[in-house]
Amino acid sequence: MFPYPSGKLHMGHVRVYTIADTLARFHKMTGKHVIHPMAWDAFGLPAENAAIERNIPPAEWTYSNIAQMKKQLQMMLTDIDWDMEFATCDPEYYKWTQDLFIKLHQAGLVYQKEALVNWDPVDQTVLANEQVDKSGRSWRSGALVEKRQLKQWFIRITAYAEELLQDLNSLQGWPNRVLQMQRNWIGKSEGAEFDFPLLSPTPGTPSDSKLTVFTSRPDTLYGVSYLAVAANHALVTSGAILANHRPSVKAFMDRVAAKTDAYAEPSRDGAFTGLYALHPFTHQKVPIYIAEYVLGDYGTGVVMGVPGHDIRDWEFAHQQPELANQIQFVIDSPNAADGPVLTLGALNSNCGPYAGLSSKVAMQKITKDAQAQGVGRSKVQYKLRDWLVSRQRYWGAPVPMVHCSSCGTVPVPRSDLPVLLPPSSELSSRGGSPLKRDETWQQTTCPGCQGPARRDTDTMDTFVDSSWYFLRFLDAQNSQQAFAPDTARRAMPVDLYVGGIEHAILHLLYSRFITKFLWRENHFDTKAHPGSNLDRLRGEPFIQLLTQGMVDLADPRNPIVRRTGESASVNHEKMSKSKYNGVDPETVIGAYGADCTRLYILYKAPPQEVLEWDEQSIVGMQRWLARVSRLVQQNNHAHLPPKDYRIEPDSLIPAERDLYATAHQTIQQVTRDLAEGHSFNTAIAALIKLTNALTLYYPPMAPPSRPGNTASELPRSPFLLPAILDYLVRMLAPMAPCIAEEFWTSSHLTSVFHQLWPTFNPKAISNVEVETVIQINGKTKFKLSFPSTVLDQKSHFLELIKASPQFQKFLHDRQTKKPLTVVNEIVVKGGKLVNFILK
Ligand code: ANZ
Ligand code: ZN
Repeated sequence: MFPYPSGKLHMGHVRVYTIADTLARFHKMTGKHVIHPMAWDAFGLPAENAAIERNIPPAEWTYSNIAQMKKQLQMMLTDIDWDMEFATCDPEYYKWTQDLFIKLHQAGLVYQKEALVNWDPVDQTVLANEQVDKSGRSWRSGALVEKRQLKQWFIRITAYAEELLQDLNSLQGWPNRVLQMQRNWIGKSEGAEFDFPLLSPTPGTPSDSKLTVFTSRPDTLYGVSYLAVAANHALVTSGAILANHRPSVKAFMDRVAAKTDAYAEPSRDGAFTGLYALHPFTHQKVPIYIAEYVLGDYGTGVVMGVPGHDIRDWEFAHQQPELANQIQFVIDSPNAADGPVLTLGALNSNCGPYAGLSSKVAMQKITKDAQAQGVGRSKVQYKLRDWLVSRQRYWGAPVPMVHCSSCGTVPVPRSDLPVLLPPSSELSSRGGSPLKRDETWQQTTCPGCQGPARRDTDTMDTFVDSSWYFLRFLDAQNSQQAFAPDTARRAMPVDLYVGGIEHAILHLLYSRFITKFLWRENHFDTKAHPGSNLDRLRGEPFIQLLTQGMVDLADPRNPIVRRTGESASVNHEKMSKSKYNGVDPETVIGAYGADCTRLYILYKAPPQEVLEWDEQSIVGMQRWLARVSRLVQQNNHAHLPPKDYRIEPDSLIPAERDLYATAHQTIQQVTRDLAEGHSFNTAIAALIKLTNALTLYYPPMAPPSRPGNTASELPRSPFLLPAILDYLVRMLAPMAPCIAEEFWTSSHLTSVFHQLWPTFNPKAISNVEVETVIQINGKTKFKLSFPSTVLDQKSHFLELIKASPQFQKFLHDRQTKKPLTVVNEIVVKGGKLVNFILK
C-alpha cells in the first residue's frame, strides 16, 4: 500500500516496506518477474492545512515531502521500480481519476443528492461514513462530527453490494479477520417488508397511506405491539401528528436535537404520535411512535416493534406505560418474564394459522402469504451505503462536471481532461470550498450547447485516487489511457498486497469495487490472455493480502499483554504520523545500518503481529552478521570450487554430511517460510542456526583446510564451506541486501541478486531424521521420527503416522469402545506437529 507523503517515514512504513521489499527480492531470485512499484497518495487535507499554516502551495509541500521520503526509502535499501513512480496529485494521474469518475457517471453509478452528511467542523469538510469512528469522531482531525444537509456527489457502490459480498469467498489469501470486517460492513440482512395501512385520524374517512416496515424476523409478525418511525420520517415532518400529541413529540425532538454526539448508541427515548395503523394479518390497531433508536437511513425507517423478541423493542416498550403490558410472545420460553426471547423456535398459539410451525418455516410462509395478499414481500437489505465522494476542499482531483442552465449537469469531454486545479492562492482556513470562491476558474463553456456554464467546485475524496492506483503501475507513462487493457489483464490481480489492517474496510472495499466495475465494464482486454486470474476472481484486485501489525514503543514501565500486544495499562501508543512517538528511522539506520534494522524488524515478530520496539535487541542481529562476516573472511582463504562442481553427500565424512544436511534443511525451511508463510522470524532463526553449525565446525583461528593441507586434524572437504556459505549469503540477501552483496562480491564477480535462490536437494537430507509431535484432539500424545524427505509428501507422511501402532491405539473410545474416525488433520510448522481430530 502506497504511503501518504507526510514528510518523514515512520517505523510503521519501515516495517511494511521491509516486508514487501524482502518478498520482492526473494521472488525475483526464484526467477519470477516481479513488479515492485511505489507511488504517493498525495492529495488530501494535511497538505492543504500545512500549506495554510506555512503559506506555501500544497503542491510544493507535497512534492518536497515526496523527495524526502523517497530518499529515506532508498536509505532502507529498497529495490523499488522507480520508473513506475507517480503521485496521485500529478495532473497526468488525476486526469485518469477524473476519467474514471466519468466512466462511473456514464454507467449510471454517479449521482448528486441532498444529504444529511457528516461535517467535520475542524477540517471544514464533509466526511464519508467510513471516515467517522465509532465514537463519532473524524478519522483525521479527531473532531466530533456534526450532521448537515448539503448537496453531494455519490458513487453507487451499493449496486455492487451482493458481488462484493459473495466474492469474498474466493479470497482465500486474505486474513479471515479482514473478510469478516468486510462482510459486516456490507451487512446483508434477509427478511421481509410488511405494509401497515394507516388508520385515518378521523374515524370514518378512508386512508390510502401506509407504513412499510423492514424486518429480519417475519415469523414474529404476530408479536407486533407498536410501530416506531425515525425522527426524520415523513410522517413526522408532514404534520400528520395529532394536535394534542404535538407538544410531547416536539419535546422528544428537542431532546434528540440537543444531543451533541450524533454517533453515540441511541437511547430508547420516544413519543406517541396519537396515530394508529392496522396489522396486515390480524387487522388490530397498532399504535405508532417516534423512536430515537429507529434509523432514518436503514430499511424503510420504520420498525415493527416486537418487544417479546427484540431487546431494543423490549427496552423501548418498558419506557412507554401503554406498551409495557402489551408484550406478546410468539415463541414460548420458560424465562420469558425476565426479558425477550431472542431465539428461533416453534410458534405458539398466538400465531393464528401459523401456530406450531418452526420459525424458519413460518418466516417463509408468512412472507409468501403477505405477498399473495399484496401486503408484504421478501426483501434483502444491506447496511452498505453509497460512497459520498465530494469534498469542499482544494487539494484533490476536481469533479469533472459542468453545470449549464439549459443542459443541466454534464460531464467534461474526455478530450478536455484533466480539469486542472487553479493556482492555490485562494486557500484560507475560513473553510468552505476554495474553488467556490474562484470565480474565473469556474467559468467555462458547456460541452453540450457551447453556452456559458460553471464548473463543479467539489474535489474528490482521496479514496477515489487510491481505488485504482495499482492499475496505473502497469502503464505509468501511458498518456492515452489509464492503463493498457491487455497488460492489465495479464498482470492483474496483484499477487501480494501488504499494508495495514486500518485499511481493512475503506480502501480495500473501494479498490475491490472499482476494479470489479472496470472488469465488468470490459476495461480489461477480453481477447488477450483468456482464462486469466482476473477473470477467475471476477475482477478482484488482490489475490493475497498481508496485513502487518503496528510498531509499538512499549513503555518499559507498563507490562505488555503478550498475546494481544495490548498494554495492561493505557499508556501505549501507535507509532503513526499523528501519534508519532520518537523512534526515527533515520537515526536507527544511522546507528545500526539498514541491514540490521531490516533484520531486526523481520526477526522481532511475525508480520501480522504487533512489533514491540526494543532497540537493545538489534545488537543480536549485529553480532550474528559479524559471525557470518568472520566465516566469509575465513573462507576467502579457501579455493573456489571448480565450475560445475557438485557436492556428493555420500562422499562426505559423517560430521560433514550432517553439516551439509543442516544446510539443505535450512534451504527447505527458509524457502517455505518466505514463499508460503511470510514467516521471516523463523527463516532468520534457521539461518542463525546454520551459522552456529558452521561456526562450530569451522571455529575461529583454525583456517579451513586447503587441498593438500595436512595441518588440519580433520579430513575436511575443501569445498564444503564455500558451498554452504553460498547458500547462506544468497538466503540472507533479500533481507539484508547490502551486506549480503558485500559478502558475495568478496568471492564472486557478479551480484548476488543475479543469482538464483538455492534449491533444496532431498538427497542431502535423505538419512536425516526429523521428529514429529503427534496430538490427538489437541493433546500431545507421542512422537515419531521420519526421514525428513517424507515431510514433502503430505499424504504419504500422514499415512505413515496413521499406520503406526502408537496411533492405532487411539482409534476407539476408551470408555465406550466405539471406533473413532479421523475428521480433520492439521499439519503445523511443516510437519513438526500434527494434530488429528478424532470423533
Ligand atoms: C421485528 C423484529 C423482531 C426484529 C425480532 C428483530 C428481531 P438487521 O438484522 O441488522 O438487518 N430495524 C429495521 N429497520 C430499522 C431501522 N431503520 N432502525 C433500527 N432498527 C431497524 O436488523 C433488522 C431488524 O432491525 C429488523 O427486524 C427490525 O427489527 C430492526 F424478534 O423487526 B426486527
Ligand atoms: Zn449547455
